[in-house]
Amino acid sequence: MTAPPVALLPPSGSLASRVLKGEVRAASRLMRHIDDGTFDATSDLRVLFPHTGRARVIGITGPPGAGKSTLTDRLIAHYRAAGKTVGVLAVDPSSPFTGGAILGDRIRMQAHAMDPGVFIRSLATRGNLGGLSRATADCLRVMDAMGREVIIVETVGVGQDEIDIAQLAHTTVVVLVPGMGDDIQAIKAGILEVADVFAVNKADLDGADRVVRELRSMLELRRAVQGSPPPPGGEALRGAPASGGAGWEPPIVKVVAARDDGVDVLRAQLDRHFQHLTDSGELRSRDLARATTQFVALLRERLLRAGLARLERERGHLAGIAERIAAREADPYALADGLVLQGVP
Ligand SMILES: Nc1nc2c(ncn2[C@@H]2O[C@H](COP(=O)(O)OP(=O)(O)O)[C@@H](O)[C@H]2O)c(=O)[nH]1
Ligand SMILES: [Mg+2]
Repeated sequence: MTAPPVALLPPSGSLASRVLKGEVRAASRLMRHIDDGTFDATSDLRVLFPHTGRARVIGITGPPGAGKSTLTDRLIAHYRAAGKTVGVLAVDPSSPFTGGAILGDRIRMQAHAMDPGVFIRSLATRGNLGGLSRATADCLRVMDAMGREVIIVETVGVGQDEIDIAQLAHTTVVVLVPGMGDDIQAIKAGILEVADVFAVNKADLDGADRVVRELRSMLELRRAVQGSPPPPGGEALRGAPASGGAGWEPPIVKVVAARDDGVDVLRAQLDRHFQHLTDSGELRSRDLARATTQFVALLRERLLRAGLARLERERGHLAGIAERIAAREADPYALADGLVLQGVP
């Protein structure tokens, strides 16, 4: 194969070299290119790649309106107070008109707007082949290469998105709120898979304790099914190993993000989880899992793109070929194998 990516020198004036100097404007532009998918950012990403892998990534997911942005805003303040530089990626695929820039978020996070230690960007990820995860992963790398120490990724998730974010983040926080009723049941499979920490937000409203109880019993049920030994007693509510890995039981933290109540406790749990990942070796196995997933996704995208380009060149438009396949005039197996087995140029 070719030389390691570290051998690449940034062309002077390229977006990547400016990102490496910490230039916010260059990072914004590169991320916009990545988000729009209209510009091939590969050469910049290749330059940045060797400089990534240093940031600590926290995913915050949960249903719309749960208070994820409010909580993110609070966490920014806590990490800033601890002297950390912070990047925030707010991912909202449902917001195509604003380019994913959510007005409320902008206003809310304005308090941090003048702080050079805080870099906030929204993504719409109308994205092409890779969709949400690819664009988000690439934008994350931009922030990482810029030297942001803590990166918070906020995603609206009630399903697959949560799983995507768990792939990207070291620690995934699932935010729930009172009054969700049966919703918890509906989304429990997903959230139990991904949650390293549960935040029950809006604990100022009735029903927060009920959410905590439901979560607790879901975790207990899972533990019973998995036959793990009962947890030691104590304040923290514990469950069986989740995505946090063996030996980690996702704590449930009640917060009132709007008033900054409990956010310090949440932050302590996030730090505790990161420490657990480090101590247990899970950090490395997650890195490997992430590298595998992301490389395979990249390969799939590249192969597909190359295959379709070749198909177009050699056999004509996909639409025409599809018509012939549908009419049973063309053999899809032979076509696909022909494109792949003869090697993709
Ligand atoms: N009562 C109450 N409302 C909150 C709390 N945190 C956020 N909210 C409100 O919930 C609404 C949605 O918050 P937002 O952060 O935009 O939620 P997101 O969609 O999950 O990002 C806003 O009106 C917030 O002011 C809280 O702790 N208690
Ligand atoms: Mg939000």
